[in-house]
Amino acid sequence: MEKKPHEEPTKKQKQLDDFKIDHDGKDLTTDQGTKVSNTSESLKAGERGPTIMEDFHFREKMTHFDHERIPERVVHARGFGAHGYFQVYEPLTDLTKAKFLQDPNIKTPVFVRFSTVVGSRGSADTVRDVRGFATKFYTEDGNFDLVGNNMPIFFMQDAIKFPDFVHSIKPEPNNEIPQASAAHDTLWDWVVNNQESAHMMMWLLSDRGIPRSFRMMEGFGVHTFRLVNAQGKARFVKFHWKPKLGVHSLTWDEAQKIAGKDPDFNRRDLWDAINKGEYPEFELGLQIIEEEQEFDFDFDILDATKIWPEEQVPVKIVGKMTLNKNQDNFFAETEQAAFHLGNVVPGIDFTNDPLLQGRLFSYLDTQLLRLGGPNFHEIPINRPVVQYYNNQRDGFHRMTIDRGKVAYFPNSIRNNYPMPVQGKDGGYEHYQEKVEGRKVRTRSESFNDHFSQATLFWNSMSPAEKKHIIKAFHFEVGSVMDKKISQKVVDMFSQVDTNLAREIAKGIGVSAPATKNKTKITDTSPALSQENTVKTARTRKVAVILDEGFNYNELKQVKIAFQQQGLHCEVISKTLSPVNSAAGDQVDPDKSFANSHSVMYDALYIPGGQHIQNLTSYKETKDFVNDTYAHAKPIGATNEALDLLSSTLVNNIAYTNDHQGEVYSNLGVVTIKDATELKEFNQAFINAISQHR
Ligand code: HDD
Repeated sequence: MEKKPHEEPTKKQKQLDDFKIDHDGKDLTTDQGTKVSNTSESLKAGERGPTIMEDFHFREKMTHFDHERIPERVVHARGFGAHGYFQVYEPLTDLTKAKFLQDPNIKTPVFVRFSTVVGSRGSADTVRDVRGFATKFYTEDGNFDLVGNNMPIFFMQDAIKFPDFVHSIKPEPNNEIPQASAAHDTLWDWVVNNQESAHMMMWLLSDRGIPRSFRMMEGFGVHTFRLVNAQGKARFVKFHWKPKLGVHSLTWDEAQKIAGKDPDFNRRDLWDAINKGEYPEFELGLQIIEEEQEFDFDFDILDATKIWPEEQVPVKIVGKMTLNKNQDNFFAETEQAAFHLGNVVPGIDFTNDPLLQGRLFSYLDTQLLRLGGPNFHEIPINRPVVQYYNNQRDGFHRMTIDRGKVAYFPNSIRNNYPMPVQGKDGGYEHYQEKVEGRKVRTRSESFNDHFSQATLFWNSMSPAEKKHIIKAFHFEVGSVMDKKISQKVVDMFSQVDTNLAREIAKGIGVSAPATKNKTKITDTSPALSQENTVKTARTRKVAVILDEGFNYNELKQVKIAFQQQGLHCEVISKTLSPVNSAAGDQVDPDKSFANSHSVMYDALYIPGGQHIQNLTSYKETKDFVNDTYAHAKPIGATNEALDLLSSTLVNNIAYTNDHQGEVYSNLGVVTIKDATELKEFNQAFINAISQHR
């Protein structure tokens, strides 16, 4: 990922510019443009007298303030957006007629909103939850919204269950506890009564539920869609986003601590990366199934609780999205962004996935309430980059001034304009799938296997990932008060794996599962394990702890190596006052112990020097080292800094050898003694950071 300091604004960014204003050097006015002489004293009848109704400035200022909140999203309330563009690598003419997928030279503007699902707008970023990954493509055919998540499946198969599910996972209605958490009775009661959720619960309780960064998670369109080419040939498709930085997660202990230390951890990370020119990149992948193969699988391809294992249906990488611009105003852009699955362009179509069909109703409906009427498509962030023409009129906050007296079709006065166009001229034509059947409230039998893929997921996890899942069950189900529900959880997950269920039972004080797992799934899908992802140290953040008398030469060498390989470091000291090296060089700390913590960093480096004596006497230093070590993150120490490690948990492992000037690396602790030249150390340390943990 190259650092790109400046890129041309996209067509969408230019369109937004027309709506932006700057306030520098301007006179204060009312909303009517009248200059204001005083905005700190209300108009009164006498110095100590009552405020006067006539004070139009007071009334306008206060009324606007009183009305400045809109309803938060009913789910995905907390989110953060960024602008960018998408480019296809090769023309996809064979697969689809969607124009934005034809020409590698075209940069299609995008706006992406990442989110958590359950918490309110002000909740912490690092809670255990699904992450929303919603992308609006502003194409020349109109807007296409890919409204996905960071997990490839969902909790249920039919959208009609969504309100029940959301009511169960949101804070309980009597006391609004707990915030942004699945660890409570009602959610698990819903789970045991809806066994189709088994697979998704495995994903939620895995490391995928606590991503290290929005830049380090995958995105999935979840549903099976259709791609249709110019000849009318259709194929089934699933959409994937693959992050160039790989897929990485926090540990649960880190996530909980960060929620207190920096609740904005994920949004700050995205904001900072874009500001530094380290533009997050995601490749678009497609899984394609031919219509003739629809029934060739041991799962129903319309079932949103199932993946198409990548080993069975490979992901074809077809293009790349780059996020290169932060929003200017959170409310105007992120908060007012309105996504809708029904925003498609010719060449992209739907299937009969019953979850998808229900979503097609919900999104437009919710925006009408949240954004206050039918004209939310005119809000700058939601406008397509092509002009729209139709006979829709009026409604709250209409911005467009539609001229002329005709607002109906067909009409003779304006020769039927605006006129529908046939498919070949770009008019959207729904794929003519043949459907036949009785009206029934049932689900196809082919949707009935709720456990095989949950087992496949479990089988595919590395030992560390399995351990994390078990611990997650202990926390989540351990927080359930009603033991009958907890027992049912164990019985339900015994159908995924008997040992898993036994381990869960042990941790939450209920009986081991009565029956042995009947499923015989032994397959694995290596693509499901985060251990098999891209590993790079680029853009990672390293804490450097210093005190008076540190070795400046060592710090300098390490910083240069970091810079060359795209890592960042922040210097942390006891206070924010300048710190002097032994040779008299001064460094301004970026943070003090008071406003930093090991959980905010990917690794820790301690240079040598006389400062080790001071550092060893600080509790904060030891806490920092111990936490970094406990979270299995790399620790680098050079020369005298090794002495500090002996008073910490690192002492439990071998972290030094007897060879002068040789790098020693064990379990992510990288050290060197009696060395002035740190080239090899730097490389070993950066390699350890690239391994993530
Ligand atoms: Fe949804 C928001 C993703 C199922 C109803 N959903 C929302 C957002 C994302 C998703 C990313 C936030 C959009 C934004 O950033 O503004 N939702 C999903 C995925 C699902 C899913 C990947 C399963 C595959 N959703 C789902 C169902 C329903 C909804 C089954 C209802 C039938 N979702 C909504 C909603 C929201 C929403 C109520 C709340 C705010 C909004 O739409 O704009 O309509």
